[in-house]
Amino acid sequence: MPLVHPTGLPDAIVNLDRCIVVGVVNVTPDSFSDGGQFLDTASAVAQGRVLAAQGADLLDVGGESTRPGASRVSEAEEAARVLPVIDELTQAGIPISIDTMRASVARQAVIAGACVVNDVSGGLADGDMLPTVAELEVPVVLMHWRSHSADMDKFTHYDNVVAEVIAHLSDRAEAAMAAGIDSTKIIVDPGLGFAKLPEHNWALLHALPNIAKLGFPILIAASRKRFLGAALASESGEPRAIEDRGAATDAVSALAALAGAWGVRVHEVPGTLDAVRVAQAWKASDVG
Ligand code: PMM
Repeated sequence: MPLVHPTGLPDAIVNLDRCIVVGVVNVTPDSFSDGGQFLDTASAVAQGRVLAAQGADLLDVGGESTRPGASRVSEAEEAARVLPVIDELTQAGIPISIDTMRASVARQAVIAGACVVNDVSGGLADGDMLPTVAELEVPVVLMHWRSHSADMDKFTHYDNVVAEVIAHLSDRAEAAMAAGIDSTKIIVDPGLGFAKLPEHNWALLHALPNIAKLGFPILIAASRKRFLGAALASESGEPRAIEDRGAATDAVSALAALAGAWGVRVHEVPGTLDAVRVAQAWKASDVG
């Protein structure tokens, strides 16, 4: 299947014929794998520049941790964390996605230059989000989400995780279109690690071709997540350390790209960029 980009993205992305690499810049004290490393504007901007120089096609800037158990930050705090970072990175010509569940933060971020809104709640956390994105006319990532992070680990029961996530994403896309968002601007994401046990994450990755039948580009964000640590646990059951999950992340990036993902969201760019390029060479050699 040829790669279809959402509309409204910069040419540098639209001209790519491979899965795009989205680099993560978490301007938070408590994100799952990089919390506290880039909390001040200068270090977040420096990290963004590094990821872009390494070949990230888009940077996802977030000011609120969504790690399991995290509590929310105020709107003012979230905006104060991300806006100066977005300002500087867009001035440097780097395409930015804003990772937020708040319509007001999304609006300010787009005004500051962000070209994508990434809402892990798929518009559920803030009733103003979908109409705001419609008005801003930017692409939006709608992720499968069941509750805020503080208690999401209580919501890990599924009868059929693949069918339920596909139905949920289809509903969220319908809601987005009903709010006025153009169908060509919708990206969906199965939400790996959000109210999901390891087996749910693997089932969703395995089912990527089925999720693709919804007809929307898919973003996959497996980078360093707990299910990778569990898959690589030691013989005594000790999960692989977060900082040693890079190769596993790259492997998922290659496989996801091969299975048709539009983008992969990662903390470390070089290995994943190689991985998606390998996947592209593999795919392109299909001579029927
Ligand atoms: N995961 C995190 C943050 N933002 N956005 C999307 N679209 N999908 C995700 O799975 C996702 C996200 C949490 O991961 P991090 O704290 O390691 O960045």
